[in-house]
Amino acid sequence: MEKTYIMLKPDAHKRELMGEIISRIERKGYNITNMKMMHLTAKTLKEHYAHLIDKPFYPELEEFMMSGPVVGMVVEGEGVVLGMRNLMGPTKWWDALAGTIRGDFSNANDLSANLIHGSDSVEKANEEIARFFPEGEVTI
Ligand code: DAT
Ligand code: MG
Repeated sequence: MEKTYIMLKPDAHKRELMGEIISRIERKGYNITNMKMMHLTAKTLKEHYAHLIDKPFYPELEEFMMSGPVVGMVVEGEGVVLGMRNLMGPTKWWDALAGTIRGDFSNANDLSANLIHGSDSVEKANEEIARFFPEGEVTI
């Protein structure tokens, strides 16, 4: 079954929207198979956002992603990589239609504050899952 890496960003925590967003993922019928709250380091963010390191907005993006906790998830389902991108809506809130997570809940001046990350390909999903869940399934 296809898997993707989803991450609720610090604005989702601050605005108390984590439950709403998780609920949308569940109601779509996707299966959340792993979840944890984390505080990200600059080192991890430089790996995760390697494609953006040279952009002028990267320092703000990194600062924002370290401004509070994130919640990482592995989400599983048929066509879930594209399906989650569709549920999220596009990067910039003014492009995101009502009915999407970003379209319904984000309009911040700071473009980094768009609530949610989702892998953009199956290959990236596998890479991101390995980065954020190296421990796999946890039994204690
Ligand atoms: P996405 O999160 O939709 O996959 P991305 O991978 O291109 O988008 O960028 C990662 C994050 O960086 C994005 O969620 C918000 C921020 N960002 C992207 N483009 C930006 C821009 N032009 N100005 C400021 N922040 C930006
Ligand atoms: Mg991206």
